[in-house]
Amino acid sequence: MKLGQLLAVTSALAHTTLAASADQWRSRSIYQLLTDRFARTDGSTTAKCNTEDGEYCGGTYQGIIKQLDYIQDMGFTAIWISPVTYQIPEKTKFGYAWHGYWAQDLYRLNEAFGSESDLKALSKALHDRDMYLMIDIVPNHNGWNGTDASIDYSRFNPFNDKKYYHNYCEISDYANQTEVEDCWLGDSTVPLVDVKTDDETVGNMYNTWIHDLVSNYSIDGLRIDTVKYVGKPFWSSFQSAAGVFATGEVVADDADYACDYQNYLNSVLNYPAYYPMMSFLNSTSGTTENLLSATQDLKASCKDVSLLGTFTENHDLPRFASQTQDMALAKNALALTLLWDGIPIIYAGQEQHYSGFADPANREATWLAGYSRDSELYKLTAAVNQVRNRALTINTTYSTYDTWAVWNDTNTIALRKGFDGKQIVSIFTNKGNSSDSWTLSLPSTSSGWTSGFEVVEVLTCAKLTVDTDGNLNVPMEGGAPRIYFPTAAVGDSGICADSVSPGSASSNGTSSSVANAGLNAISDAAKRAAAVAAAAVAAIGGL
Ligand SMILES: *[C@@H]1O[C@H](CO)[C@@H](O)[C@H](O)[C@H]1NC(C)=O
Ligand SMILES: *[C@@H]1O[C@H](CO)[C@@H](O)[C@H](O)[C@H]1NC(C)=O
Ligand SMILES: *[C@@H]1O[C@H](CO)[C@@H](O)[C@H](O)[C@H]1NC(C)=O
Ligand SMILES: *[C@@H]1O[C@H](CO)[C@@H](O)[C@H](O)[C@H]1NC(C)=O
Ligand SMILES: *[C@@H]1O[C@H](CO)[C@@H](O)[C@H](O)[C@H]1NC(C)=O
Ligand SMILES: *[C@@H]1O[C@H](CO)[C@@H](O)[C@H](O)[C@H]1NC(C)=O
Ligand SMILES: *[C@@H]1O[C@H](CO)[C@@H](O)[C@H](O)[C@H]1NC(C)=O
Ligand SMILES: CC(=O)N[C@H]1CO[C@H](CO)[C@@H](O)[C@@H]1O
Repeated sequence: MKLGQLLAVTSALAHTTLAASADQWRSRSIYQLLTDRFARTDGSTTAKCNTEDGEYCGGTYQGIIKQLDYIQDMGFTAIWISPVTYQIPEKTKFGYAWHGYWAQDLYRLNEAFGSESDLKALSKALHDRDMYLMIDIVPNHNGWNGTDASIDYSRFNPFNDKKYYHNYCEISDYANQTEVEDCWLGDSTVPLVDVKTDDETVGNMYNTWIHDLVSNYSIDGLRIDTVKYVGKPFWSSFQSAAGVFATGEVVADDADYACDYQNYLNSVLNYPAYYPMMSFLNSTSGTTENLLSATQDLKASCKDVSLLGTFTENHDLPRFASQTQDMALAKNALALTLLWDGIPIIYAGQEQHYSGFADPANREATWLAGYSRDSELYKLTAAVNQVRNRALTINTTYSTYDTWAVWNDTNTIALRKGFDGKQIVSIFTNKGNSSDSWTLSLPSTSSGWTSGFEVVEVLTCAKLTVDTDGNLNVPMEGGAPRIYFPTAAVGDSGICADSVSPGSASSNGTSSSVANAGLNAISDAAKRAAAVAAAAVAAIGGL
């Protein structure tokens, strides 16, 4: 195939995007939102949403479409939405199934979020921006309101008979993988009816379903719930039937345990990095120790760290700000998520410093922050996505270059990611907002940059030149993270294009540096499409 044809194929792909491969997802950045809680069709920023009462709050697909600028202007190139399927309709002891994890009919949508055409419109609106749609799915179980003895199996579709389920049992020993896979989650009030995924007929029915769901709604990727509660062989055939990238939820700090699932699915959520990140950012007792070992362990245990879904918040975990109100630490958490190996995932509300503790308090309505682009963390997210997107535009191998710690002491760590001349060198510290100013001298052997080389710090827009001894003398202040990128590599990306820094309290949401982040995400994506032509064609062959 000639180059011209390759480009034609790639740009056709960018617009239809019927299926995105793992390789195409590697350079994405994901915004996770709960459909019921992100945006309403009426655009309200005042509609009440009490997380404690378990009611639907009114978020919809049409609402999301209206707020795509808010997401894209932060530099995100994909969204992950809630499960779309029909749920337990009645109110349970734990509230309504507004979150989507209690399915009853896989062939019917949960119409609280909109119609089939609304979901298709969301998919199209994303693809028109060269953004991807990831949906959450839950093959492990259905949901029921009442005891296991009261289940009317005919209410489920397509698994409408008891024969499609494991016999009821509670998981008593979480170390026993047989029990974990064959027994039920939930409780006697809302049992999670455990589908017999190890049965061949069930497997085939699931494969047909996911293939058609992906095709009907032009879905680009899947986030799969409760993956470790299903036997591993199921996932290989399910993944290939889906024909798109999939990342699975395997809650485990042990990288060997979690990453074994990468032999069956493209990716798992990066819990093995989440726990070390939290231990590092603990304001009372954190050290760099666990984070340092994570840079080693993950590479040793995981087939491909560049495909892991890296996060510091999600709807199952206490928000970072529920643990500390220190803004400097929150900035470190966000920047670390976006610059660590893997596909970054930021949970809606993290950019607004939301502080809900555990479920359900951590499922606040995003609209209540008014979609403000003035918040410090919104601006930081835009700036960090912007430099990451830029590094990927220059060369997609930025994503497959494994990050390594180039300097550390007890409280501060410097990471490098990216090949020579195009690397990002970032410095994270857990010293907090009251930390004194100090200078971190990073030698050439750490930064990879030599005397006279000029770099820009993308949060403050301060330029810095490597000194005659080869040191990059980094001014550390107030516990803030620092992110350096070669000035010569900035190009037309818009990084620090005006003198208003994204971290400055005086700039506001209409400043051009924030607006540019979004514009560049679009043009970067277009350039990237051409650069990865060969990979895209290979992906078509694989489907
Ligand atoms: C659902 O469960 C709640 C709480 O256990 C109960 O009060 C209600 O009657 C149930 N609804 C139906 C329709 O079974
Ligand atoms: C694990 O659980 C299964 C099912 O309850 C049981 O048959 C098996 O003996 C258990 N294995 C171990 C090692 O305890
Ligand atoms: C996909 O669309 C076809 C044709 O409308 C329909 O028969 C099928 O049930 C749909 N499947 C899913 C999973 O939405
Ligand atoms: C921080 O560390 C302290 C002491 O080890 C521990 O008690 C606390 O729970 C940690 N905080 C968080 C949020 O993990
Ligand atoms: C600084 O951190 C402390 C907690 O250590 C917090 O109470 C305070 O609000 C923070 N201030 C800022 C501006 O982040
Ligand atoms: C991307 O970087 C890799 C590693 O340095 C290099 O081999 C490759 O030629 C680069 N590709 C482009 C398009 O610059
Ligand atoms: C903030 O934005 C408004 C326009 O909405 C503009 O008039 C004002 O000058 C901006 N302020 C700063 C400090 O940039
Ligand atoms: C420069 C520096 O302090 N590096 C240290 C990072 O941490 C490891 C493990 O604790 C030390 O061996 C290094 O000396």
